[in-house]
Amino acid sequence: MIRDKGIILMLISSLLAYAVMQYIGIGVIPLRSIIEGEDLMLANSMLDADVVMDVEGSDVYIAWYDPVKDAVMLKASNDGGSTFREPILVSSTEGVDGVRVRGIVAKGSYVNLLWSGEVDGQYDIFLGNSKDGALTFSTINLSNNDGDSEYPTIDASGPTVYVAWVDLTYGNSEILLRVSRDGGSTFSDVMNVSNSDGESEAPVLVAEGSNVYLAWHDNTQGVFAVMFRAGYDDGNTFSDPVILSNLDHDSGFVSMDVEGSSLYTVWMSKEYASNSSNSSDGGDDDSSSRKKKEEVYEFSIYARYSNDGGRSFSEAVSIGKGISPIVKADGPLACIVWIVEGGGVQFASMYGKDMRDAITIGIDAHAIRSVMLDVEGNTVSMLVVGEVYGAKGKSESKSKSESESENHSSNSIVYIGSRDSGLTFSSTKVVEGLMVDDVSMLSKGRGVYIAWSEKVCVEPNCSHVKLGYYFGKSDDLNYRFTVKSII
Ligand SMILES: [Ca+2]
Ligand SMILES: [Ca+2]
Repeated sequence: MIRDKGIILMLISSLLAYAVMQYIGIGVIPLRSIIEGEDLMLANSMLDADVVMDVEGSDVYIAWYDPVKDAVMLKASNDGGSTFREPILVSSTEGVDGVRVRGIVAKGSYVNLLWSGEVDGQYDIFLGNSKDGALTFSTINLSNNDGDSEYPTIDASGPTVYVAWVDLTYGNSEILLRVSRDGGSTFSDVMNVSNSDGESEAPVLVAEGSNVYLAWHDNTQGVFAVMFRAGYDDGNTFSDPVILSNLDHDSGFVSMDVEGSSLYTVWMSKEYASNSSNSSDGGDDDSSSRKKKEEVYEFSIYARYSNDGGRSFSEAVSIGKGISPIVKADGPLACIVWIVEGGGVQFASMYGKDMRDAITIGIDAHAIRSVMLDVEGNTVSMLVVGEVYGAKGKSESKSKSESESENHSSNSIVYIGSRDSGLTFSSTKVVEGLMVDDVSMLSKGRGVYIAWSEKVCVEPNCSHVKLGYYFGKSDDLNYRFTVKSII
């Protein structure tokens, strides 16, 4: 089992725990509530049927963990998603528990698919590698060690593939990296990127050209700090670690993106309120007022960028309050979105060196589960998964009791798009939804692609469900999506 982790528990103990869990991926270990002999599950099973997607030219790859087949599955399209080939069994996961599909990267005919799972009482990182455009796959255990190995992240530049993850083999958690220079067939020895006495968690990596950038959080300094290293030679050597965050407070869950020599980082910091106004109360003794002060905190979003490939960074700028920030960049445009307490999302952007003010995007929802972001040219795409009022769903029967609908953990997908670099946004569009499980979104060329899994009722009272897998695409200025079932 995964050990307790200091900052993860600290951060999720308070607000929007579920959203943070979704973001950092610790989520819920899948429950196999499968009815004997049938492909059915209980409607309230907390199953996460992860869905990942990548688009390379006119090829679309969608992969997921199928708890019924007990396998990692993939579907591919060679015509931009108009038609899909028969599903491919990437790897059986028999004997592997708690499988989470974590990422997919397609470059040319190389397709690399990443998942994690528990084998013999500990977790490892697995890579499914295809050299023929996802016709055939071979599977490698990338970590293959005794400690828990989890939360992997993947990126590739040409045939160079990078995989980093958190590993507990060395007594404290470390960020480990392996690099392939042949499209994912063979990998270098493990490199310990963090190599610190403290806990090292939540790695992200982005690759471009022969450069690769790694960031994570680490509490070796006594507080959790955002750490950064850059490599400029296909991952052979790395710059010394740099602390990006302010050491006055815990910071972490960094997001990062690169465009040319411009590198953007964004993270959340836990800040205590300076409640000096309360000190006028005569009776406070020191310990109780200190305790009160420590209980009052909020999360702030910080950003730093580099114009020289991570060799130097701007000052850290506080851009708003909230959690789970994501940054994406394309051309001169960099966009940041995060979740605000109370249910909305906020958006900030940078065009060239012009930092724009954050704007709040109202969403008629009371529980945002996750937010996705992608940027392509002047198109900004956001996807919000949550309980959205007025969402199109299958719950037309009003007789359904409140408790029943809660059991179904109703979630819908809302697309919010801009075609003017984030200056104005479309009205909220509901793509689909009643019991959406996991979602992936990409913006490539003129197309916006969405893939997701959803529980589908098989009886009028919806006590049992099947998992459905869906694909939606829009290349329409009016944000209309064509949706189809892909299984
Ligand atoms: Ca392991
Ligand atoms: Ca460490």
